[in-house]
Amino acid sequence: PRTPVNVTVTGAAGQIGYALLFRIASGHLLGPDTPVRLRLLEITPALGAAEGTAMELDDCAFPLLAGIDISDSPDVAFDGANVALLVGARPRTKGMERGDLLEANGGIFKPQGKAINDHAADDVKVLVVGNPANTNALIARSAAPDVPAERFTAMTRLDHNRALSQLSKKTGVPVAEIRRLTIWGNHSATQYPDIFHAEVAGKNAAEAVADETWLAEDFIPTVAKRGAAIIEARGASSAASAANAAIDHVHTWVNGTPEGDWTSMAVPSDGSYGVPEGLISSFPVTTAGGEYRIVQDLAVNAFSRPRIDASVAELADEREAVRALGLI
Ligand code: NAX
Repeated sequence: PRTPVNVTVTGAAGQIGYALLFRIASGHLLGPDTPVRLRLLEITPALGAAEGTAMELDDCAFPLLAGIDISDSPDVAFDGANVALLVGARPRTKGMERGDLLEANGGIFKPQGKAINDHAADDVKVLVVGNPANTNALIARSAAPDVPAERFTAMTRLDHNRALSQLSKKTGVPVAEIRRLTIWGNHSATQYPDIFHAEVAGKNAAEAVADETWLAEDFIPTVAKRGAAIIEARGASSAASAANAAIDHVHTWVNGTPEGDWTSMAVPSDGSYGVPEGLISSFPVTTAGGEYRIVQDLAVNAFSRPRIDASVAELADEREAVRALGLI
């Protein structure tokens, strides 16, 4: 039998945690041959709820689940972590300014980054889901100087999947026949879902759609504001689809992208496409052998350029703000 992979999940008692843990334990994160040990991190008042979820996980008798540990200490929860899913975050509440939000999350992601630095396994891969995800990942990464920077990523796969679904609806082509979509920039309302390099059933997507008004006034805002639309309809924020995207993100990172396709991940910029180095920004990436590479040399047209730049400018602003707060 293979040695279990340690998967740490923060915010384990939250709604995404509830949708995520059962799929990890049933083998959807790392595959049907890889046993996992779950290490759950929660704040002290939520430990009881995390225990309850752990009881239900026990009751599933998942053959791949090698054990569950629960802690309110980052040093314990990240000990030996091979995969770290940082889901728990401080949401924006009424009257909260952006600076307050960044500061509150700095108080979470800085110590978690340090704990990853000091205790995680050498091969740790980190996915930040908790918002503001890109900048939270930047804070964690800055607190982990001994971990290679490229191991810190943030989630734009939900945006990517939303874009796939919207494009499929518009063209009538099934999602399985859509390739090379890209989400650029920040996981926020400024994100830019780009179909100019995408293919639907082998044809260029922008040419197949041939409707720039739809792109600018329907597709882009629908994808970017989908989270708000879900809250409006469901009375609660996206949970199962967010958990699904987290599974997809890590699964693709570990198992590779299909030949001729790519995915979207927010990763530390190497300066590609004019994105300032070090910003954790979403790019088109291919993955193989457990590593990702930013797709190079795509032509960025006049429609795309200002949209990418606007989202990247927002990320640069957030970086300045957390720098001013001493969080990085
Ligand atoms: P919930 O409020 O249901 O759960 C969050 C959990 O995190 C709570 O149980 C809380 O006790 C825990 N928590 C808070 N601080 C913690 C800490 N320091 N250590 C460990 N656990 C801590 O939120 P949920 O709906 O699960 O969403 C979690 C996060 O995902 C939010 O920040 C949300 O904004 C973000 N999202 C990100 C998405 C993305 O695409 N990147 C999409 C979905 C989601 O909105």
